[in-house]
Amino acid sequence: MELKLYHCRDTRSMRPFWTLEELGIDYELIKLPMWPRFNYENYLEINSLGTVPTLTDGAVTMTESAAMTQYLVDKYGSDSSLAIKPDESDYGEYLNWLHRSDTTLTFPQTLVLRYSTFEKPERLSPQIVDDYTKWFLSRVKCVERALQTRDYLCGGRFTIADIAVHYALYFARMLNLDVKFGPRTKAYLDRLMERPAFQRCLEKQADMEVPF
Ligand SMILES: N[C@@H](CCC(=O)N[C@@H](CS)C(=O)NCC(=O)O)C(=O)O
Repeated sequence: MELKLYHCRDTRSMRPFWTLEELGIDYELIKLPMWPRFNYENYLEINSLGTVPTLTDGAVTMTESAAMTQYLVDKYGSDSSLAIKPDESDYGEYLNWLHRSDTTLTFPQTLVLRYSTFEKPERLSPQIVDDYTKWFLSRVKCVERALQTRDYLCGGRFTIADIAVHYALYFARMLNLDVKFGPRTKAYLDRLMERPAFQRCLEKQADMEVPF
């Protein structure tokens, strides 16, 4: 099979995983243990960063989850409503959400996780956890504001921008940061997760190790 997704449970690979399920195309899901990923059959030769996800499609190798969602819909979903086209008025908004999903909304949470859980005891840092929790909670208010006037982030429909931003909200729920979300953001997260394609992802990863 040409399309291969290297996946660890509940990580950013949920973004391309869910997109593949929404598109209903054939792909191979390669399940990696979160720790240590590097031991998996020369994984570093496939992705020298050692991160997940990795998407390969023949000679193409990608390591950025939001970009993968865009690649998949542009290449395999030409008729799909999951993408917003350059001639639609929300195209700029769409790209902004896609990029914001990881750089602005997911990244600060990785510092919260690292300095609350993953570091050695002497390097754990309540200060960093507190600072980046505040950083995240202030940035994520943009989702609540957007949802004041719409059900989905752009284009008046469910798109990969929702899939990409969803992961930041889902991650926040794993870190118990969602208790501070506004009511629209909470309801949006619950609603997105009811989609059959997302539920299929949960079923397909149910036998995998919980990453943290
Ligand atoms: N910007 C990348 C980040 C990838 C990333 O950092 N993935 C995490 C899991 S969600 C990871 O592999 N962390 C372990 C590490 O950095 O070694 C993306 O959106 O895919």
